[in-house]
Amino acid sequence: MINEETIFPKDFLWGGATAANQLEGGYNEDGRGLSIADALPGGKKRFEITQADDFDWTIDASKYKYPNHLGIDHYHHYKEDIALFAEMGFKVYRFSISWSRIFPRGDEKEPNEKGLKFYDKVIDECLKYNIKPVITLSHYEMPLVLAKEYGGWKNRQLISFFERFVKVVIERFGHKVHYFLTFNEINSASQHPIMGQGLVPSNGGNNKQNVFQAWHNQFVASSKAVKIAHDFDPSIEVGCMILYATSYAYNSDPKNQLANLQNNQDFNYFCGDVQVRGQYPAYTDRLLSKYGLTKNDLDITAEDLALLKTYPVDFVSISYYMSTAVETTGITDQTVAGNLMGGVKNPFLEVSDWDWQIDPTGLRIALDELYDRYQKPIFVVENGLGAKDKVEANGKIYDEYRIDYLRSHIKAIGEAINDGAKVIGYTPWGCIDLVSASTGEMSKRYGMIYVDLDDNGKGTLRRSKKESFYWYQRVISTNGRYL
Ligand code: BGP
Repeated sequence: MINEETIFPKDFLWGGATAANQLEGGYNEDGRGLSIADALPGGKKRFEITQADDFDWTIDASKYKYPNHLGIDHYHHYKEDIALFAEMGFKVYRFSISWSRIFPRGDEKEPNEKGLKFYDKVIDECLKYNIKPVITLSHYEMPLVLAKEYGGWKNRQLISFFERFVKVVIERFGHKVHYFLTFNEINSASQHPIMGQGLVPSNGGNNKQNVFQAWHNQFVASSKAVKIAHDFDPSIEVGCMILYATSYAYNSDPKNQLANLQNNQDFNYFCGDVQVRGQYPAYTDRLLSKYGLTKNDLDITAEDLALLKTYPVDFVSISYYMSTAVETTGITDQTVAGNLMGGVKNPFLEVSDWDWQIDPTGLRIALDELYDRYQKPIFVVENGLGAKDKVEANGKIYDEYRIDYLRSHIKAIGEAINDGAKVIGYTPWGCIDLVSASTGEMSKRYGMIYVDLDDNGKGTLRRSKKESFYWYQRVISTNGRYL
């Protein structure tokens, strides 16, 4: 149907999003070092391991499967994949650079030229089709050595290693790339500090003090990235990336309303408040005190605070998949799963096959609130429905459920734009099927492009277009009027 009411700006950035560790494969090719993501097994063990004391640094393939090692073999299929993105009409393509491809250990002085060459090729391939690259500098991985030998982001030394990495990336690609994101879903460390912060229980712990220290170091590193980018070219824009789960009070009980306010501050806003406003928010002491901590427990220097103030991010990017509800008075015990964090079941919402609550209105609320709060452009860099797809006898994949999900969320973005929020783009997650971050498996698919590969790593790797491919192509060509 044609939606005449939704008017997206002419230069709206339609596209799709992926991450190196979930699609590239080629995990040990051309001098790439291992990353923390390579050490995470597939299947149920994946998230248990983040809590347990048995993290396997040796990467023992006889013990676990490591689906990231193959990904969807984008390392050897990038031309074909980008050609398909171009056919859909992408204006932008969000992908991440694997830090350990550029600095295999993370602490070297000189980068790995072969790793840089791979991204030269990916970027040039995008530009060939007029697709603007949007680069995530760190998407749920860091060189494994930095987690194992340095203890992850709780160690201040990582700031200078990251700085060196960012400098190399900006100097190499800054004349071709306009948008960079610093740390993917930086706030997700409150639930799973292993992927983004490299904090492992068997290596000094993932306790809250370490998580807050790691965040602080990442905030400083984010400001340094902004400085490096702006020194190179003041027009480059650097954004933060927040996992945003719109949060509702379960009912009008003031206790639940207050708990919801605090949940919003602690989960949805804390990291963004520092990265966008350039200072720790007023509620920081209350948040720290939940874990018996004060600012004195953290290593925060006056120089750090000055840097945060001087180099906030230029725009805000979010992932949005679902909303959550907060209930503290014990009137319901029904819960749902979620994008790294679940919550109380909201009786007004349907859930996905993975029990994530589907809530397009929550996206409109998120965008309205974020724009009110920060007054900076907002980029929705992840959104989508993880589902099991069926390939019919005729080879086609009729994924109307995905189209329904995307349609309702795009509509919500249009409504938020009409509300006055400045939303600059939309890159649905896993525009091509890839390895799931939470399950480490292939069968949870988000793509508009199907990849023939199963959870056991078997398949031809053949790419085929789903029904949603043709639908999204039309959405883009009509600038969101056809939904
Ligand atoms: C986000 C991550 C992505 C991605 C997505 C979907 O949290 O940034 O890396 O995978 O969620 O999650 P999943 O793959 O677990 O379904």
